[in-house]
Amino acid sequence: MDQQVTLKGKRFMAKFNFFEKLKSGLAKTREVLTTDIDDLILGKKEINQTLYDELEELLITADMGPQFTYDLLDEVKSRVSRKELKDASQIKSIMQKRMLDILRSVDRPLVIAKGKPFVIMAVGVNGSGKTTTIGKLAHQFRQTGHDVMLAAGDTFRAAAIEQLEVWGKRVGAPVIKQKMNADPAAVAFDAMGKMKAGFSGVMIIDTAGRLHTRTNLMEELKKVKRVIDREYPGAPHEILLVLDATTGQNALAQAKMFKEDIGATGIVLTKLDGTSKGGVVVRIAGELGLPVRYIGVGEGIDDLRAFDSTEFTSALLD
Ligand SMILES: Nc1nc2c(ncn2[C@@H]2O[C@H](COP(=O)(O)OP(=O)(O)O)[C@@H](O)[C@H]2O)c(=O)[nH]1
Ligand SMILES: [Mg+2]
Repeated sequence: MDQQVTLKGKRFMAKFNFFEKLKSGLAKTREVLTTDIDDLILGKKEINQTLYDELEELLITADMGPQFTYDLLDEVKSRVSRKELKDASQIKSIMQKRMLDILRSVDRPLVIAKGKPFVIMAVGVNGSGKTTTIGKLAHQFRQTGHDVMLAAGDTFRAAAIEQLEVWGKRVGAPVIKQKMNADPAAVAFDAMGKMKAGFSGVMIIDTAGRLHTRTNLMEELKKVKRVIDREYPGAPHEILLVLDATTGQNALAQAKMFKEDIGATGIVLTKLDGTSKGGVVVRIAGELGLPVRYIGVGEGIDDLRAFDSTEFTSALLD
């Protein structure tokens, strides 16, 4: 009995700590959406234009985007005029509900059956966090009992191959590679060779993201995708677009590009720990409708979270 209580208590604490860590990871956005908005509205009797203006500014600061900001203010104003809303503190719950409505629609976690082959191609611009995310993901998959292999498709820099190898060693996943400057499609070809030979785990393919040759980059990625599909029909099963949240609206522009050109099927939003622009998740969700699979809240191996709309909204606003 006592033991059971302790076990339950431990589980509760683990869950609690997990949530608290997410909250602290999101602290910078939280500061705008909770601390600043609370300062603005709590105890305020009068809802007036000044309050609307200041609220608008805070929502824009958090990169919630013009649409969300406009719609929210519109709802608040019409409720005020219908005399349904008297106390400014109610604004927060209207905002929470709206956020949750949007985020729920993109809350579709990546589910991978154990023992089944699954190919993930990671794409995104340089420095967005692809390789790091691949390492963290590989770790999660390994921990949940999947076999994992990595493929070093960013052949542009030797350091990129080495970086993936370091992660591979760390998490216990073999790395398929060729020399620097090799054709990334050739690396993908080798990776699909492993699949054809019967590898029944998760294969994650890293790619380059240098931007100064945007057309070339897109063409190169298309070619990698083509080779994957040709060699192992049906793959890649997921094209994971890795976006740096600190770039705010820029992340949105990139997302549009990768969705249209490459057919990205899911998003990882990284570096949410380093930005007050975490509202960009809402914006990307509203404007793109691509599933948000994971969020990155730090550089550590455990700092990648499966995206959960309820947990996320609560970590930002409660
Ligand atoms: N703070 C923070 N840093 C991150 C996160 N994800 C990646 N990074 C860092 O971003 C930098 C670029 O990451 P990298 O994986 O090399 O990007 P890539 O060029 O897209 O492969 C590295 O210093 C990472 O440690 C994150 O969620 N939070
Ligand atoms: Mg990389």
